[in-house]
Amino acid sequence: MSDTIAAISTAVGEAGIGIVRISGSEAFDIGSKIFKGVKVKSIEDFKSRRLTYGHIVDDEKILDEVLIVLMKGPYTYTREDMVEVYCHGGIISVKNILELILRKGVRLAEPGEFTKRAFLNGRLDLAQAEAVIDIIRSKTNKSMEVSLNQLEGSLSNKVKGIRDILLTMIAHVEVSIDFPDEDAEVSTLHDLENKALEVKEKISSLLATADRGKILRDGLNTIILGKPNVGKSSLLNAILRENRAIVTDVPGTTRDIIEEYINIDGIPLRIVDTAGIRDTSDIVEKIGVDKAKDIVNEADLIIAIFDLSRELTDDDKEILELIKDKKTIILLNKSDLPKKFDEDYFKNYIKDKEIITTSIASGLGIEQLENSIRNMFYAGEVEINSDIVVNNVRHKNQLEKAYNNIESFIKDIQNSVPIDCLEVDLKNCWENLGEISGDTISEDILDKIFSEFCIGK
Ligand SMILES: Nc1nc2c(ncn2[C@@H]2O[C@H](COP(=O)(O)OP(=O)(O)OP(=O)(O)O)[C@@H](O)[C@H]2O)c(=O)[nH]1
Ligand SMILES: [Mg+2]
Repeated sequence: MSDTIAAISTAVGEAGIGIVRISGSEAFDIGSKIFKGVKVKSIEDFKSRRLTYGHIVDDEKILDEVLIVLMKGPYTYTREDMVEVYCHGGIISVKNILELILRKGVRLAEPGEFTKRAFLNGRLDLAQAEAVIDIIRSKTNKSMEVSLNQLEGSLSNKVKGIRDILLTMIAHVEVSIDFPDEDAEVSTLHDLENKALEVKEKISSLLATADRGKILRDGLNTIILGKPNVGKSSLLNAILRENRAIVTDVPGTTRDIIEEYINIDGIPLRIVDTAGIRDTSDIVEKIGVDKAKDIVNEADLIIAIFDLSRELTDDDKEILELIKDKKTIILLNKSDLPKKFDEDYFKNYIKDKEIITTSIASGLGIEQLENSIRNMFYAGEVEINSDIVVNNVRHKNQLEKAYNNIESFIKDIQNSVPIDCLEVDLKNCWENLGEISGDTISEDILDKIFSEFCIGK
């Protein structure tokens, strides 16, 4: 990882400025080859971290009028020497400048490679590095806040605190093994058990934030389901407050999946409108119906709509079957029309789901639906105002492993397992947590993590 890399760091598209970034030992050299200053003539006259005005030139040809900054390592993002060129935005300027840099022998950076270098050079730990991409992808202010805290080291510090306790515990176990003393052992075991309970409690309070954290990061995956013509697309439009999906009185109007993002009080909702579920011989519609059934399993929440103005059909029964074990809010829609089935009977029949009577066309019940989603999300949360929210599935998995190991340690103590057999669980727990901060981590996991980044970060 010692070669010099470059990439466009801003989104390519119409914009005021674009930034091309270079990092590595040859960055300054390359910078001096492509830049011609108006006042500052030679690279020796550049001041670190000061913007200098001039042109990017390919031999004598001016590519763009720019500001350039040289930043001397190690006080940079990657801890290496870095150059940033601020040129005009758009597609052509950034692309030409990058190509010129690459022609000088610099390698195009891989996705996330700048941040990977920041991690490998010790500027960030792994959880902090992962927070960088989460910040870029934040969908709401709340998810931004959580990721920013993680970048500042909130999760890392907490995990480090738990690992420190584990390390003292491991040391105590080792002393007891090396210098056996029966009297001392009793109090050591008692101490160890108390510390282990403390560790367990700390891990479990982090885990308690994970479900909400995942939703903050990825959005609450919400799927609208129902037979044709019940008002699914009308609901999507009502929640979005715009005419996104086509609504007609022809059953089978929506044939593909329509996906949108909205934000209810900081809760990001990925909301998906689907083709009405029915047995159909139309091949296009059938593909849509199959798609709708397929995505049911990925949903965090299903909004199932039934039409009060028509009799319940086999299609409705199929939908009830599909949502049986899923978190669902049921809407009984078109309540403005004469009713064709008994609402109370339905409510009696389906006891474990929340049911809201709506008239989507006139906006009735939409607010109640939004309140239900809000309550569902915030209900039962242990630490709603906690700054530390575990929003990453990888971190959650590591915490779960650590939890299982510490629990098995506690059981062993309670079952009077000999002290020399106790160490393994503690060490495993310590390593599980180390993978969150990246203290113990394999090369392929690292590659996988950084490959999910965008180029230029
Ligand atoms: N009276 C009444 N009509 C409604 C209500 N909600 C939706 N509609 C009408 O029902 C018809 C179907 O609405 P859509 O939103 O297209 O239904 P859909 O479930 O998306 O239908 P498909 O895409 O065909 O599966 C339209 O004519 C809507 O205006 C309601 O609450 N009351
Ligand atoms: Mg529709």
